Amino acid sequence: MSIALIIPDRKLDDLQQRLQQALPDTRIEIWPELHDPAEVEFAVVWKQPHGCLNGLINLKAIQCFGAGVDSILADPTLPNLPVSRIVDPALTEAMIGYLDGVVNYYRLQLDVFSRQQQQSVWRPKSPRKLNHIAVLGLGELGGAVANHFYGSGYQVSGWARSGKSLKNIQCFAGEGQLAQAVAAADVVICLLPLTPTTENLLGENFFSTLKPAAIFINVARGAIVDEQALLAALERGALAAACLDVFRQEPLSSASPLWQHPAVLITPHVSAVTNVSTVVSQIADNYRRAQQGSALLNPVDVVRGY
Ligand code: NDP
Ligand code: OXD
Repeated sequence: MSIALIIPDRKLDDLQQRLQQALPDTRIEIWPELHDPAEVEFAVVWKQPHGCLNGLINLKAIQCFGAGVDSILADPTLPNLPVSRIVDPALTEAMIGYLDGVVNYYRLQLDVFSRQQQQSVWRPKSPRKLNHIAVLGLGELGGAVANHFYGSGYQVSGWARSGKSLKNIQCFAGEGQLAQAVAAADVVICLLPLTPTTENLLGENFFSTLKPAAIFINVARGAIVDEQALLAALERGALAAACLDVFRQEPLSSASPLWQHPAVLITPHVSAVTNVSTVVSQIADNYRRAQQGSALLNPVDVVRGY
């Protein structure tokens, strides 16, 4: 019996070796080089080519190699099987570290000094007064991020689909309360999953409800944001800056106006990258669970989309 690693365009030797150590009696194979597709019982996938799971007739479960499952669920031929995803304290820590760095970058006005440097301008400025942070999505990552910033001295509000009670965080729920959740925010961080409900959710209406000169950070998925509305909000000064780690199309096209925009900071989807060494044990555990027919760790609600 075997596990197929279906993660195109990524070097998989390390993951293969570590999984092999954890499961010495199981064949760990890198798709598309499969010894016998009928032997594959478990697939570890990320951005799989649509249709590629269909030939695996004895597949029992699908393990997403990341936290967000949108690219897996987008496959119209996805078999009707349990899907799980990565939930990992190391991933959460990485996300907090990235966001802490970005918020401090803006607080210290490093974006402004970077533009001044390009023009040889020497003009001291005090730090920006960033007091209130809003976090959209209060799940594994958003909840931890909200708590982190509260612990760092910020006022924090958060927004989710269902009502939450997080100590010291002002929580809002449902589309009707999105505007309230962000109304007082100096910084808005998007940590929503991409689903049919969140696609293009953050458009003109959303950007017009923000405080003037707010800062927007997207570390979730590019397609949650209407890029034209974001650019328009930057142009009219409704937003002071945007930090974007994720894009509708990745890699971001060289023709995108975002690259050259002076108020946009771009990072290439690096805010929290799956750490092979810390996730191997949960993948191996899920393989054993799938074989025994027990519930997977970190299951995904395929109908809800996250
Ligand atoms: P979770 O599934 O744990 O949390 C998702 C949160 O979003 C929940 O609080 C959920 O509400 C809320 N939510 C979902 N749909 C809606 C909606 N329609 N309206 C309001 N709130 C909604 O996800 P994670 O925290 O683990 O991850 C979030 C996303 O971050 C991932 O889906 C992925 O796309 C992205 N990500 C990006 C990375 C990067 O490197 N850039 C790395 C890792 C993740 P409720 O609690 O009520 O269900
Ligand atoms: C993830 C990601 O969802 O890397 O894990 O974006």
